[in-house]
Amino acid sequence: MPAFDQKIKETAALIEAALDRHLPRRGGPLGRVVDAMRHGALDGGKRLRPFLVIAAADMFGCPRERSVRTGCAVEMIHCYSLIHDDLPAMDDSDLRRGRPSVHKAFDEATAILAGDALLTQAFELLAEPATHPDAEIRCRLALELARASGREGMVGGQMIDIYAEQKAFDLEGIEELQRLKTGAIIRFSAIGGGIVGGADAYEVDALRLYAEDLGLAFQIVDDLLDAFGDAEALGKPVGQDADMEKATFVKLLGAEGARSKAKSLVERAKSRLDPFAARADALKGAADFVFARKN
Ligand code: GRG
Repeated sequence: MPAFDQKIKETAALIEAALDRHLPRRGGPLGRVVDAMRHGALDGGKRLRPFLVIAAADMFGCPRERSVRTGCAVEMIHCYSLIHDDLPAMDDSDLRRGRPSVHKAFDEATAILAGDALLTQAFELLAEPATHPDAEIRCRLALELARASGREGMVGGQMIDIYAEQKAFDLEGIEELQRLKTGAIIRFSAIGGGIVGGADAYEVDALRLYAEDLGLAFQIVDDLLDAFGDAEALGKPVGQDADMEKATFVKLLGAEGARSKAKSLVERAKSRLDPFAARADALKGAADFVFARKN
C-alpha cells in the first residue's frame, strides 16, 4: 500500500476510536438518537477533514489529543451535513458510504435529531478544556468552525445549491457556491489544525490559501466521480447531478477541462506550502490523494 494511503488509514483509525469514545451507547429512548449518531458517524468515510487537521497541527508539534479532538469536531459537522443532505427534503438519498442513510436505517425525525446532536456536540468538544488549555484558542476554533458551517459557509452553500437546481450557473457562480458548500469546512480543517497547533498569522494564511485551492479541487473531482465514477466504490449512486440537471464543473468545462483544472489547483495548493518545506509533506500528500481518489 502506498505510504500516503497507509497514513490516512492510520489517522482514520484514530478518529474512529475517538468518535466511538465520544458517542457512548446508552439505553432508553435517548439511546435511539445515539445509535443514529453512531450510524452516521462511525464505520465509514475517508476522514479527509480530520486528516487535514492533524497533518496541519503536526507541523507545529501539537499534542495528538488536541488535534484528534479538533478533527472529531469537524468530522461531526461533516457527518451531520451528510445525514441532513440525504433526507427526502434535500437530496433524498437512500444510500451513504455503502449503507442505508440514517433516515432509512431509523426514521426522518431521528435523522434530523442525530444531525442536530452531532452539530452541537462538535462545539461541545471544541469548548472543553482538553481541546486546548488556552480558552482564547478554544474560542477561536469555535468561531472559525461556526463561520465555516453556518450561514456564510456550508449552510449558505447548500441553500444556493438547492435554489440553483432551477437556475443555470456560470463558472464563477458555481465556484462561489462550492467555496461555501464544501470549501468552507475543508478550509476550516487546515486552519483549525494550525490554530490548535499554535501557528502564527502568516502560517494560518498559508494554510488558508492551500485549503482554498484544495477545496475547489475536491469538489471538481467529486463532480467527475459523480459523472464517471463507480457506484460500488463510491458507496452511493452515480449520475445524480445529471439527473437533477445540476450545474457542475464537468458540465461547464467538459471532462478533460475539469480534470486539468483540478490538477492545476492541486499543484498550486501544494506550492502554497513551500514555506513549511518538508514539514508539509503530509498535507501535500493529501492534495495528491484528493486528485487521485476513487471515492
Ligand atoms: C445539510 C447543511 C447541510 C449541508 C449539506 C456538504 C453538503 C452540504 C452536502 C453533501 C453533498 C455532497 C455529496 C457534496 C459533495 C462533496 C462532499 C461533501 C462529499 C462527501 O465528502 P467525502 O467524499 O465523504 O469526504 P466521506 O464519506 O469520505 O466522509
